[in-house]
Amino acid sequence: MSVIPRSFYKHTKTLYYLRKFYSQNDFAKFKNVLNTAKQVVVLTGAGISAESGVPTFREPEGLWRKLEASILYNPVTFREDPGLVWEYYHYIRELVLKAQPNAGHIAVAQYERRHAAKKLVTVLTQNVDGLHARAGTRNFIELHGNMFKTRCTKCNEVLVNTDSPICPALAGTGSPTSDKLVSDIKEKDLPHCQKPDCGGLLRPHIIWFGEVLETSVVEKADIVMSECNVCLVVGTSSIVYPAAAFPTVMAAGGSIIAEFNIEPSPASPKFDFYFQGPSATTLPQALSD
Ligand code: BJW
Ligand code: ZN
Repeated sequence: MSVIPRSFYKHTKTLYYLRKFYSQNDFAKFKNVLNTAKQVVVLTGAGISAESGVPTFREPEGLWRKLEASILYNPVTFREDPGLVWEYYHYIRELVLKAQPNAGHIAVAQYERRHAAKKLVTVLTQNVDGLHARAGTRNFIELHGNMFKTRCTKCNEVLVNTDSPICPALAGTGSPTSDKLVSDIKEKDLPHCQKPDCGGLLRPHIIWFGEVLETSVVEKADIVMSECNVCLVVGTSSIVYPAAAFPTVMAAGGSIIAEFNIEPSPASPKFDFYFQGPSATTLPQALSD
């Protein structure tokens, strides 16, 4: 038999909901908290790029060829059919090359610049689209890599590559609505390492499911999380680990956590502030002086 009375749980649940709704859309209160912060972390996910036209990961209508994220972003799929995975990356690279950072990315970059003398602002992003850098953010950590970098599957060399297309065989491929789930492209026609003694198949420099984040990246993230006073959690479903655990780690270290999302996430009840709406609207409001 439990030694904790049922009434305790009832009480805890009430507090949980009070906390959730207490600071919803309270920009003035958030700004007071933010003003006192010396170190600010902005943890971003796909939602911050949604208004730049970049699809998010878990809306059925946004799925490339209706493939589940756990299948498409998986090293086993790349090993079995690298052509199919490269077709997806050709599609998304072309889309992102034409996209522009939106008001949310820009608000974060301008906040960093305006407060550079007094605050350390770090963007921890799960996104691989490079839009924070293009908006002018200087201090960022790309947790899951970058779609404009390649990694050699043989020698592991990482290189920036913004070629469009990345190889001739991919030109005109990658339609998101096609029902083809096997690629016609032969492996020899995909991008390969140019080092004369290597020639290995290149892959996007991205962390897929079941792969571990780079140690140096995790170490840098650990340092900023341990020193953070306020964290903005923007446009993430907070279901993919390890990033999903970061706000909890920061809250345990005493940080105030504010979420910006069009709808509550499973993590919302744990946070101190919740700003409902598109981040291209709410971030400029929250980060203006
Ligand atoms: C807006 C908006 C607007 C929309 N304004 N908001 C059980 C427990 C714990 C862990 C695991 C587990 N089972 C398996 C795992 C491990 C796995 C995992 O977490 N799986 C979960 C699904 C359960 N994690 C891993 O494998 C990681 N590695 C790892 O853990 O290594 C150790 C290990 C190895 C083996 C076994 C176990 C452990 C690696 C994860 C790498 C994730 N990579 C991806 C693919 C990148 C490919 C690419 O981009 O090209 O990264 S997956 C995908 O999800 C992508 C994203 O960065 C990531 C997070 O998604 P995000 O950003 O949150 O986007 P969405 O679409 O989910 O949400 C968008 C949000 O925006 C929504 O909330 C909207 O409401 C909102 N929104 N419009 C504001 N305008
Ligand atoms: Zn190589």
